[in-house]
Formats: sequence, C-alpha cells, structure tokens
Amino acid sequence: MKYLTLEFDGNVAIVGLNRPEKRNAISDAFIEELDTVITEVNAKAKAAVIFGHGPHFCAGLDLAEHVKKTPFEGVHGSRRWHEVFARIQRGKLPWFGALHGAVVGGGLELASSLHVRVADATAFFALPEGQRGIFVGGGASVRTARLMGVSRMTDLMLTGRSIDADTAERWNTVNYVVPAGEALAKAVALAKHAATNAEISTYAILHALPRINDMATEDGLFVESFIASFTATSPEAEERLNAFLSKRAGKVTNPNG
Ligand code: 1HE
Repeated sequence: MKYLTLEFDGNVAIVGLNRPEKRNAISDAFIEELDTVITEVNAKAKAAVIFGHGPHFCAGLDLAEHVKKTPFEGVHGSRRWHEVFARIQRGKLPWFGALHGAVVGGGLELASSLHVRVADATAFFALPEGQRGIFVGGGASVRTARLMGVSRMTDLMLTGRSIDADTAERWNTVNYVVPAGEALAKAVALAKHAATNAEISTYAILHALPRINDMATEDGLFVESFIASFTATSPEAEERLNAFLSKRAGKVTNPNG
C-alpha cells in the first residue's frame, strides 16, 4: 500500500493516512486505496480507527492533481469521494477518528463521515475552499453541516478561519478532546469497547439513527418502534438481557465514580 497503513489490534482495524510529505492530501489513487482498505476492514474487523501519520491528520483534496481536472472530471471525482465515504458512514462497523494538526477541507469531510471523533489539543479545523475558489465536494455540505450547523459552516467557509479542538467540541464536530498525542490511544480504546456491542445494535445505531434524524417526528417514532422490537427479539439480545438479569453482565457506571 502506498498511501495508507493497516494494522489490527485484536478485532479493531487501525488505518493510517500515510502521505505525510504532502500532509496526507487525498489524490484519486489515495481514494481508491481507501476503498480497498475499507473492504479488508469490513471483512476482518468489528470496529475501526483512522488517524494521520506525520504532523497533521489531513490537508484535504490534493490541489496539485485537482488543478489539472476538467469540470466533469471534477464531478466524477467528487462523486467517488461520496461513494467511498458512504462505505464508512453507512457501512457495517463503527469508525473512530483520531484527529491532530490540520483537519481541513476534505480532511474534515473524511472526519465527518466517521461515527465518533477524538481530537487532541493540536487539532485545528477549517474549510478553506472559499479562499481556493472551489466548493466542498467530499460531502461536507451534507455531513459537516449536520454536525456543526449551516450557520457555522457558512462562517468557516466565508472567513477561512480555523477553529481549535475545544471550539470544535462546542460545535458538535468532535466528541472528545484529549491532550496532545493521546487521540489515537483514546480512539482505539473507544473502538475496542464498541467492538463488544451486539452487531445488530451497532447496525441499527449506524443505519437507523441518521435516517430517523432526517425523518419527521411521527415517521421517526414509528420506524423506531419496529427497530426496537426487531433488535430486542434477536438471540443476541436474549442472551445479553439474561446475562444482566442473572448478574453476569456489568452495570452502567457513574462517570463520577
Ligand atoms: C499539499 C496540500 C494539498 C499541503 N494538496 N499538496 N486544502 C487546503 O487548502 C490546505 C492546504 N494546506 C495547508 O494549508 C498546509 O499545507 C497545512 C496547514 C495543511 C500544513 O502546513 P505545513 O506547514 O505543515 O506544510 P506545508 O509546507 O504547507 O506542506 C508540505 C507539502 O505538502 C507542500 O509540498 P512541497 O512539495 O512544497 O513540499 C505542500 O504543497 C503540500 N500540500 N497540502 C496538495 N491540499 C473533495 S473536495 C475537498 C476540497 C478541499 O479539500 S479544499 C482544501 C484543500
């Protein structure tokens, strides 16, 4: 593999963006390699983590390659990013991001397709497309806008400003902020825990939650009742519910000890 690394820690896949000399800028070949890696991860793992090698998570679209494209090649390129990132967001297992340094442009779009994001204190976030004379094309108008809201995304795009990790957390764009250098360990720990969940619950969380969120209230509640009943009557649920009732499963913990 040229642009990515792939390791396994038990049933957790750890995917590294590995083009540090170009700040992990994403070219066409990079996207195709990511697609191949997702297939292998789906076959072998129960949860996955993605992080960046070098000083930054990801500098976004490879601008050197993009500048040579015709408008229609640009459309196909954007649609290919959509396909590949959809295999993450609407795939079969949960993806956790370990973010540090620049998480910008397409890097933020990739991060937005993950299910949980951990940023370390060095992380910063920006959408510099406005300054480059382009628009987002890797799903940010759908995914990033749903995380931070259209108004905040508009602000980032119009002003070109960067926000730090704490602001990104306030803006619902990252879930955890940890000290510098600790994002990967935290993301792996979270992924290991998620890998122990019932597969059917994980699938419902990944696929039903975002769809229901897009529905009207009454439609969402109706759909929820069927998913709740379907998952609760699965053999795995029966085993896990009985494990709790017979005191073989852990209790919910109080975060304050
Ligand atoms: C790149 C790219 C890139 C770096 N495409 N080559 N993204 C951006 O507009 C962000 C552009 N990048 C930056 O602002 C900075 O590079 C960083 C803040 C991310 C990092 O700064 P630094 O000082 O650590 O690195 P550097 O010296 O700027 O970059 C090192 C090399 O990476 C350098 O190449 P070199 O040959 O001179 O060594 C840079 O040119 C190269 N490089 N970023 C190509 N993005 C599907 S639509 C998505 C739309 C977008 O993503 S638009 C936002 C694009």
